Amino acid sequence: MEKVTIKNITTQILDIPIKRPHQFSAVKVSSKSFVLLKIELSNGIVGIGEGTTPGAFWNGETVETMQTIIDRYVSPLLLGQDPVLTEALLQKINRQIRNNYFAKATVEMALFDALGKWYNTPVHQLLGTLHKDKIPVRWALASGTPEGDIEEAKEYVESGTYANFKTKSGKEAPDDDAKRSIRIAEGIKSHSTIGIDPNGSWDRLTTMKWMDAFFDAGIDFLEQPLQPQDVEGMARLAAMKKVPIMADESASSVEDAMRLAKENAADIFSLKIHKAGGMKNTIKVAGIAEAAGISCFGGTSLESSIGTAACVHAFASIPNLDYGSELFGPNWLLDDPVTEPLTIKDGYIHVPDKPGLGIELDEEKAAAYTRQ
Ligand code: MUC
Ligand code: MG
Repeated sequence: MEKVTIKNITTQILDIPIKRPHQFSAVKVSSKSFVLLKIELSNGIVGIGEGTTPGAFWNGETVETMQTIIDRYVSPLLLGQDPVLTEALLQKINRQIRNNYFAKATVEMALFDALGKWYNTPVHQLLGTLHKDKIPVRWALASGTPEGDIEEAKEYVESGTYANFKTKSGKEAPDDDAKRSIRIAEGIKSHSTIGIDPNGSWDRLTTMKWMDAFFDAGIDFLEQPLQPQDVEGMARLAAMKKVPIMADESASSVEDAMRLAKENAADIFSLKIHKAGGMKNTIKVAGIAEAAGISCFGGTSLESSIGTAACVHAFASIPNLDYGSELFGPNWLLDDPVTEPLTIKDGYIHVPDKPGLGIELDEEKAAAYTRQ
């Protein structure tokens, strides 16, 4: 029998509008961009991967950098190679290309989708079997105003879509931001709870000053209050034992996770398959967390159903996903480039059970959203 090899690799950038403008710490966005990667095997099977990031503000990678890295540097390393040796191929890519974790995660996703389709097996079985078949999902309140956020939260609780939330923060001065977050928490207290995510925009002293008030307001967690490099500051906040400290940007790679665990710098790790460089690395991060008694939260880079499916396959295999997830991407986009989008029902997202990622690309939609 002829050996199966990687025959063709293509990338395209999609720009898809979102349902309402989303206010991050540094930028407000009204559309989301994705790199759509297709890896075709010589047996005709095509694996798809999706690269996306919250924005250039997050860690510097963008869809444009991902596309360049994949087209110019990754593709020549993969073409003609045996896809069964996926781990060896990923190691080779790591040796020749530093950082660029989001790009590497996109490549891993497409290879696993291809392998799963070929073996007629869902990706979660290739990753090491399931721990759960559905995951709780939180929505991120980021309308830009506290009134808008309170109203949005109440509507979602009433409709039964989401039970809990996090608020995007960091746009205002830290004191104003803290007051605003408490106002939102108080505004929905009888219905629900929130975490706060300032994307590293606050300083140590202001954050310390507000920890008692956050505790009194019933805040679930404080996510990445300090800049990613300030691991010592995160450790000081965690030592206060008020509100659980979640590391997001600080806990990107497997090595970051090890350092944070050693320095007691987080109570929770936000997992993100893109920042970690893929699903397998994400599971390694969760393993370090498990050994250190740290809980995990299934974070998002705001993926469509393609990337969200990859997140669900990885997160559903993790035993210590104690804080649920924020895999609301498919519900946040105005459109989804797949034939059957993933849905969030009664606060949960279910694990796809078809081969590969379990998601079928809608070629017409993908073409319509492709950047010219
Ligand atoms: C982040 O930093 O957590 C996740 C939800 C959201 O609104 O932003 C992202 C990125
Ligand atoms: Mg975050």
